[in-house]
Amino acid sequence: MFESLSDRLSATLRKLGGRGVLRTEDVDAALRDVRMALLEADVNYRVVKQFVERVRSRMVGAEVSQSLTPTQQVIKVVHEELVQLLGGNDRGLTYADRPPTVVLLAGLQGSGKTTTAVKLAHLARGEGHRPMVVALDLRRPAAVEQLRVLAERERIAFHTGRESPEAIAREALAAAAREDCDLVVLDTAGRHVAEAELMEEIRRIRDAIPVTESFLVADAMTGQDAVTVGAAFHEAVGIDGVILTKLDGDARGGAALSLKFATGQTVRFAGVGEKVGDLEVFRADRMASRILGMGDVLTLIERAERVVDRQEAQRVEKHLRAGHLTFDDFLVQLRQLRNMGSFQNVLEMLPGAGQLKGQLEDADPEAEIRKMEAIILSMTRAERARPEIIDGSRRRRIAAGSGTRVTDVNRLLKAREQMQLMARQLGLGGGAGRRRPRLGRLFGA
Ligand SMILES: Nc1nc2c(ncn2[C@@H]2O[C@H](COP(=O)(O)OP(=O)(O)OP(=O)(O)O)[C@@H](O)[C@H]2O)c(=O)[nH]1
Ligand SMILES: [Mg+2]
Repeated sequence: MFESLSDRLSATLRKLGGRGVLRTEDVDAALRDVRMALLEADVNYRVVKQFVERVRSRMVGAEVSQSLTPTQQVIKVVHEELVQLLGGNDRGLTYADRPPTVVLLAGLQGSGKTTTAVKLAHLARGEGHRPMVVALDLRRPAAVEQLRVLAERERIAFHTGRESPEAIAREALAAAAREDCDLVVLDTAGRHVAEAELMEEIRRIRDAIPVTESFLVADAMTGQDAVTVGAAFHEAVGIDGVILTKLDGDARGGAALSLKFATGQTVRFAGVGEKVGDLEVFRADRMASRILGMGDVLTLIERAERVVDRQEAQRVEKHLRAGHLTFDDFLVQLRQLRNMGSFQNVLEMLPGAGQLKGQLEDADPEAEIRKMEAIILSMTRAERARPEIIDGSRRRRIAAGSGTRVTDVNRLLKAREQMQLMARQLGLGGGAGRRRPRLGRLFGA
């Protein structure tokens, strides 16, 4: 199970209470933790090495800020460096000055090209454009069908053909002009490995038509391989950006860093599910938090705000800010989880939820939520407001009342504590509605 960087560092730097200057040995110890955390997040080892050196040069002899603990200090530096390395950009698609905009998607087999083609088209349509998707995978008729079906379902213009991929691409531009489409998304064939024949095919497409941007579509789970694959594609085709898919899964997102390192290009979009709307413009600050295992408090609050009744949201936030999370708050959050889509997905974003997730891995999340709800509903009003009064005999009563076991009750108590602790460590603050600055402030200052 993943351990967040802050968990690691807290253990390492606990003894280092005093303020002053970070000594070399403290820095070394901290950097070992940083290194492990990055490797566990699936960042390529060569990238880790470089990265750690960068952080070291910033940290040795650095003044420890008055307002930060050493742990916070290290996390702040690492987080900042990560954000910088990942490349801060919130820009979505770049549209050509003279339409049509042509986007080419390339990548290994199963990386998510076809799905992403439709997601991009959907996103562009939301921005007022008229997209067309084009199937260029001629070796597998099923691949063409897959794109056709997805496009039809979304009522997106579709084009394919029988000749060479570059011929189809040319025809597609003519078709786009006829059908008044101003964005053409090219879905290319995939291979198991980045082999020469595939690269040649993509190069020919690229040379045949004016491509606005080429994206490498990469599976977030590729982790360590990302460097090799990214470099091969970049060298052969010259990519303009990366789309990282399947970030709704277990991957900690280290591939984002590795790909940036290998190609010099930033991740531009993140695929976060199989549905057509599950594509987000990539945000470096969020990815950095994810890689560090800090949980994405920001996204969670944003999402919660959309669903939760505002007053309840404000109450929960107020309590979190005060470092005290009641079970009534917890219940609100649990109920929101249900409405917020994939349970695992949401869980991932909760600070300190790594452990909770581990416990739930084999369980049916829905059933597990119902169980937690039952436990909370079996508590008295006082117990919900002040969980610290729940002693052994109360636990037994609650377990009996909710038809669960005492271990279940204990687990829930632990989860609440964990969440409260993380909220405190992160110094979760800021008023409702304010977004960006908050993450920066999570680390104090
Ligand atoms: N969970 C999740 N699944 C995804 C995501 N993107 C793609 N997938 C799934 O990954 C599988 C492969 O996606 P495709 O879009 O067919 O991949 P491809 O790159 O076109 O594959 P080839 O055409 O065989 O090279 C499908 O089952 C998709 O639903 C994502 O962001 N999250
Ligand atoms: Mg495909």
